[in-house]
Amino acid sequence: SMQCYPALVLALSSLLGALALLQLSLYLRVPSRYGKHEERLCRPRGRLPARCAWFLQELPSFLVPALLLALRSPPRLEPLGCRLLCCLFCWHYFYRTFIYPFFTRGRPFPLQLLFFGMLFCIYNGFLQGYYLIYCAEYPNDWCTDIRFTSGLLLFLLGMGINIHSDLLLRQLRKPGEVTYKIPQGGLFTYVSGANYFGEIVEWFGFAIATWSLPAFAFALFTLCCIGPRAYHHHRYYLKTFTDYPKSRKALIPFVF
Ligand code: NDX
Repeated sequence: SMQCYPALVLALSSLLGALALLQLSLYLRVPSRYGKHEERLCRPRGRLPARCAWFLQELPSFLVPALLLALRSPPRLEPLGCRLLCCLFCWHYFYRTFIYPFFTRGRPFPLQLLFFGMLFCIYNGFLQGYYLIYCAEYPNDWCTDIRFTSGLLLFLLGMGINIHSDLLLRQLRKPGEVTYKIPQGGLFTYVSGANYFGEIVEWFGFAIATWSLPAFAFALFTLCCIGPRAYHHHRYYLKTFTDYPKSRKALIPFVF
């Protein structure tokens, strides 16, 4: 049966960190080509409806750690921290897989990116789940540790911002519409990438709560993946709407 190989965790986390930096260097200059940054000429056959695409892409991030958690033998009951933290991860991806896609009004998603997105979700779902279920050691009172409580608070705050902001974006369109408008309300009052800001806060909160290398690597990956994307969204809005609010920042309220 499976056991903890610290060298495997170190190798997978390092690769994730390296992928993060690769993304940063790629996507600072040009945005990844989906949504409002997809080139017009893209052949329509290479795409899947947003609903199926997001469901398929994110499913492994829920399924892999959930299966690892359920199938671990002997079941790991102690300490409570490991299961709680693994459940947090699954909870986010339950939302992202089973709720978010069914309400999205997004454009069809490029198949090629879907493929890489799925690979990424398998990889990261395995790394986070494997680490928490087979490797992590927490003292029995981890749930009252300041890292756990403050991290959990950030996670919940970030998740709230992320879900609320995705809801505001969705309400900009009627069903079937694919045009872009100026997002209003919530944290969009301050930044163009409010949903991304929430997601980044969420995963840094998770990293603090788990106090683990894999989770910090994933938080860094998230920052390098959607941080640049927030910047490109911001530039797109400034270029497209002459009446775009001047005081609004790209990602971090009042700062950047
Ligand atoms: N999926 C994470 N890299 C990604 C998919 C692409 O979950 O090869 C990372 C995720 C993947 C990426 C994933 C990993 C890296 C990949 C990349 C593809 C290439 C890249 C694999 C897995 C790669 C290397 C080289 C390193 C291997 O029509 P539309 O779709 O634009 O409509 C949008 C709508 N909307 C508006 N409607 C009206 N008016 C406006 N002004 C609007 N603006 C937007 O709102 C959408 O329907 C919706 C949201 O759009 P947008 O663009 O704000 O968010 P989106 O990027 O689609 O993300 C959706 C949610 C969001 O909450 C975000 O935080 C979360 O997913 N997310 C997204 C990406 C990654 C991620 C989280 C993470 O890293 N944690």
